[in-house]
Amino acid sequence: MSDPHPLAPKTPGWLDWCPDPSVPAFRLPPGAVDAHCHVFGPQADFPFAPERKYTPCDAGRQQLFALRDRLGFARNVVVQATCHGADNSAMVDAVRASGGRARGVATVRPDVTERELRELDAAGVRGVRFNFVRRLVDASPRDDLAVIAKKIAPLGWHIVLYFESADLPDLEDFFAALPAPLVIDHMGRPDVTRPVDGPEFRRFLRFVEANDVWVKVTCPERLSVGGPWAVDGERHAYTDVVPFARRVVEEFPDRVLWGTDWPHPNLTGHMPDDGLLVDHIPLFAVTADQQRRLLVDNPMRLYWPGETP
Ligand code: 0GY
Repeated sequence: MSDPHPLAPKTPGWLDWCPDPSVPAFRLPPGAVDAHCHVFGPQADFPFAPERKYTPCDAGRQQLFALRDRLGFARNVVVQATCHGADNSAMVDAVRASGGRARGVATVRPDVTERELRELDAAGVRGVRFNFVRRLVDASPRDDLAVIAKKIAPLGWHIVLYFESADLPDLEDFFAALPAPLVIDHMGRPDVTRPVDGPEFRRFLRFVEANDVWVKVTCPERLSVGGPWAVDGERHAYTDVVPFARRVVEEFPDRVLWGTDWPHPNLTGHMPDDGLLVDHIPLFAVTADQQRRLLVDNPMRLYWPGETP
């Protein structure tokens, strides 16, 4: 008899997460938070959404927690990945299983009920993600997003925004009117071949300043053009991203967050060594004070307010 629910094959060309990341040379400060990571499935337990744009390999919570321990993090923020659509079960399962060491960011539809939101909150969810990246999701009407924002605001949640830098001019007025704190993924995806002092990145920085936005200085592996082999074979990787990340950390030391982005959806060129990503941090958060705020104080304030690291 054929299986009524055969597992979907992985998207061709899609790279799997690094199975044996190096132990970073950079010692994370005690209580460090990986504030942007995902779980995928496992598909047999948590099927992927029919409307997804890619089918990943499995990357379950045990593997995420093993990575957390190997790299030296204390906590995770698990962000709902688009391959799971608005079915938050895999993310919630991971957050619940963490024993308080993970928080979640969900994807919800505008018809989400107050009761469903309260259940997510009780599980450890503290925000929703609005995704505008066209290769990942079909566009959501802004009216729908405004409805969601109004529903989540009373819970004290925030809104994580993922967009391409070229779309910021069109989106910024909508973002500025949202009634909840904003968190931007991956520094708003700057084009790192352009000058850090150029008009595009300046516009992004001024938007952040004007709206008290939080920024994830994440995903050098996605933003880099030079890649991880940039400097004479040295382990100083993704150097073309460093000026952008450094500028954000210098201007907004109390509003920056960092995460691995494990298991790194949608990469076909190269898969980063997660240990090398950790070793990238001191290139742009250069002082111990910047590092402690980025990795401990800021994510604790946003996701575990009142708790000691
Ligand atoms: C990221 C980036 C990407 C994908 C997703 O949820 C997702 O599918 O976030 C991407 O492809 O740029 O933050 O993980």
